[in-house]
Amino acid sequence: MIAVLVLAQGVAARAAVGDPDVVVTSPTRQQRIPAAGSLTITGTATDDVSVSRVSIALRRTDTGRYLSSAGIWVSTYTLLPATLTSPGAASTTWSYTWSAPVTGSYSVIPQAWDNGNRVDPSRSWTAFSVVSSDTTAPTLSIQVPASNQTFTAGPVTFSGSAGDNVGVTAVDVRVPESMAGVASREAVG
Ligand SMILES: [Ca+2]
Repeated sequence: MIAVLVLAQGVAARAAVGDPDVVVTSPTRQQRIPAAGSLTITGTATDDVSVSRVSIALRRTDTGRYLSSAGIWVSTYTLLPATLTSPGAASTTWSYTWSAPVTGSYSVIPQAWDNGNRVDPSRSWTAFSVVSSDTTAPTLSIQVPASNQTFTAGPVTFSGSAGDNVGVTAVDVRVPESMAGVASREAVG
């Protein structure tokens, strides 16, 4: 009988003696990372003799697609080469820099090879997400209408200003009929 476990972070198989082992240390599981600049994924790899190389696959949760070396998302499982701090050593840290992270949910799946070209069979993965880096609320003011201003004929043009530390994406205006003369305001940024 074969049992398969599906977890947010998991290990699908056990390594045999002599196989390399690889883990992700950053991001941590379920970490929410602000989308600002590049994102460097790091980890460690060990072997009884020598770690020769490490690659990662970066999978989008919503589409199931993988990041390619060209920076586009493809349907086939794709490995991206990581940089080893101590290539050929029995233990090394490694890193991969994702130059243009976009908001979304992802899994990073690392693989390591030893000098005998044996691969880490564990296929462990770490789930994380990239979130908007803008956590400062926008500001808003109404110029027209002034407080308690009365209009005798239409059309009426409402106006005001909005600001944000990054950028204002939308301003919505609501004028409830039951509250004539009272405009509600909302900005998103
Ligand atoms: Ca080995």
